[in-house]
Amino acid sequence: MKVCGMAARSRERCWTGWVLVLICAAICFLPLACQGGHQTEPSGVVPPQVPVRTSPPPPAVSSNPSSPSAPTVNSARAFQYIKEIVAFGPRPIGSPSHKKLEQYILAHLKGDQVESDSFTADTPEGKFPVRNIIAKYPGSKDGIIVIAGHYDTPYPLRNTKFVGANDGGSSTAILIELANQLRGKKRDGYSVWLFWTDGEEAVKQWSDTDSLYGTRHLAEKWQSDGTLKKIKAFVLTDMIGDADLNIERETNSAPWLEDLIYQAASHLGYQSHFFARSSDIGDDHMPFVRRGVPSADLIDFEYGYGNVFWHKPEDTVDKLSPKSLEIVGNVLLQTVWMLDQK
Ligand code: 1BN
Ligand code: ZN
Repeated sequence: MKVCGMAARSRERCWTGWVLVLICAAICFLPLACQGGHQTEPSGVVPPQVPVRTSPPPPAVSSNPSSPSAPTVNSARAFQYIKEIVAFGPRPIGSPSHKKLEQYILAHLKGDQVESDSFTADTPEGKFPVRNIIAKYPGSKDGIIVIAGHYDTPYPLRNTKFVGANDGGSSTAILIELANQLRGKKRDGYSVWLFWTDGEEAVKQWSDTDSLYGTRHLAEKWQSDGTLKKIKAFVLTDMIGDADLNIERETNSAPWLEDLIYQAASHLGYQSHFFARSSDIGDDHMPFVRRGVPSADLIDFEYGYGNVFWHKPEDTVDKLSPKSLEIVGNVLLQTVWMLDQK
């Protein structure tokens, strides 16, 4: 080559240049080649067996650079919300800290169209006030997309150190951040309603009658006032902050909606965090599933190996990651955007 056909010294410099180029290329392309796999385990730790995928993943949608894309969340801000929420301590229904959290959520929704669905729940431990909070972001299309998540913590854990950073905290925080993204923007699509559910947790022991107090009440109300048939999709978030994020394919959920969520995740390159495992989880989406509303539950129910941190004082902020909030928040916004195009 002409540039290399010079004195020995310059030839030497030229070879050194090529070696440097090759090293740079290896550094740049190796991580790309490795992308898409699961997070690596610390050395010496035997990884848990990856469950067999029960259904083939749907094809990823191709991106169209000329079409507008969905907005993205500020995950650092959402993470900060979790820190502020856990600072209230345990937040069971009827407690002063629960009341403080209600006010905290409402303060973040100032100026938005907000409604409360307040009622008294009859529970095995007596009567308790329950307050569902709904923030509405109107769209031009006829129909509603509901994104929900609970904000209460379990009553039986009221006198423990349980602060529910992931269970209760992460869902509350991501909805507040979604409100930030939806606020003040003209929605060229379905109306989006953010729904902070209350009384999700059992007051004594989980059963059909001792759980899901808020969603059972609102699903019934929305059935009688005709709202239910306008709901195009109901997407629940629960325990979505785990740093080792693995969202279940929840088997009571509508397969077409989960497929769409998987497509949204694939579009954003987050598919390795979705649907490697399948489980049946009777969560806050069930009152809507039972009434025929297309619903999906985005839950990571492997919080620590064997779910050991679930409903334990170890459910603290240090187990969570802003990246997980970014993944779930952006997938939710992308799913809304894709539903709008349907
Ligand atoms: C999720 C977080 N759930 C309660 N806190 C719902 C649930 C209840 C999931 C029982 C599995 C079993
Ligand atoms: Zn719980």
